[in-house]
Amino acid sequence: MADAPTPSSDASAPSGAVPAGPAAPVLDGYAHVYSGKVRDLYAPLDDAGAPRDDLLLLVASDRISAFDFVLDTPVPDKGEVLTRMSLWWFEQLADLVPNHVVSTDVPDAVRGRAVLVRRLEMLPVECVARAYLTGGGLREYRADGTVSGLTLPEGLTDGSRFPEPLFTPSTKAPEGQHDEPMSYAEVEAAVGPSLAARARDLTTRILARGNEIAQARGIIVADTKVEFGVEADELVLADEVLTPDSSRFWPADQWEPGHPQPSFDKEFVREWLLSRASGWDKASGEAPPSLPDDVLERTRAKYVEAYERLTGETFRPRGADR
Ligand code: PZK
Repeated sequence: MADAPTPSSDASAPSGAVPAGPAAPVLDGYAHVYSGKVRDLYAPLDDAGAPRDDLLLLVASDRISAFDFVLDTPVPDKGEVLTRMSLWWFEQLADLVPNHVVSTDVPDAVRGRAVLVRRLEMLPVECVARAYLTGGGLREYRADGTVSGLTLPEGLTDGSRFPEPLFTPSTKAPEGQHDEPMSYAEVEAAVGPSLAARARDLTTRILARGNEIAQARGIIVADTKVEFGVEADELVLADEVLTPDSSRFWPADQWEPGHPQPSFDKEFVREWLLSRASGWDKASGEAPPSLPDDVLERTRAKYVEAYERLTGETFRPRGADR
């Protein structure tokens, strides 16, 4: 679920940590700081040409990942759709939690898909909430009847809804490695009991609010990962929020517990990659092939559909090159 950052120039980084696919753009007036799988982070330069320590530029690319690979075919407009979806969610959540957004006035090359944000001290925890049982939560439940250490009733299955969202935090693993579950006691030890309790409360409320809004519009948000910064001892919502890259989106009309649910956004990508048509063997360890145009176009349409359903607004690209 997470996109841990990768240093922009680290000769010692394992080659697997270097994202495949289209590279981060060079931006005049900014220093490249990090690249995650599908996003890039920059620091604006001050008048002396030094990186500022109070601001960051968060750029969402059109890159898409599947089965832990970054595909070499970008999905047109994905970065802009997800950026605008996050900005819309920040507004919907503004009465619950302050956020890091400063401005959307950004360089032309990334207009529409970049946000200038306050640079914060980040909590060293991936704050995950789950409203439905699937993925890593389902694996833990099948092994010992718990999710994040909480004992749950018997008889739950893939896709079961919880009475209320559970806080299931994890470690921030380096790029290319998977986050490990953390116990709540470990979160308390890492950030102190007060910030831990506030992070748990906010993370579960963000997902509950997200589903109140999304389910009325045909989308289930099964689970989500949020990141908090700390400013004047208060939690500030950072990063992206309630996007299909940070959350599992499911089509509500197809929800049926008992089997894996189709992904709202990546269903066509996964289906094609696993089909004979792709010629790719997931077990081979090889990078997947480029996606055909019709799969790309149908996937772009799913991101736009999610944005339009949620916000009630028609997506019109405002970005670069238009
Ligand atoms: C921060 N990331 C994840 C995002 C990447 C990596 N407001 C902030 N202050 C300090 N640090 C971060 C943020 C935010 N948001 C976010 N890593 C650090 C990330 C985008 C691209 F490569």
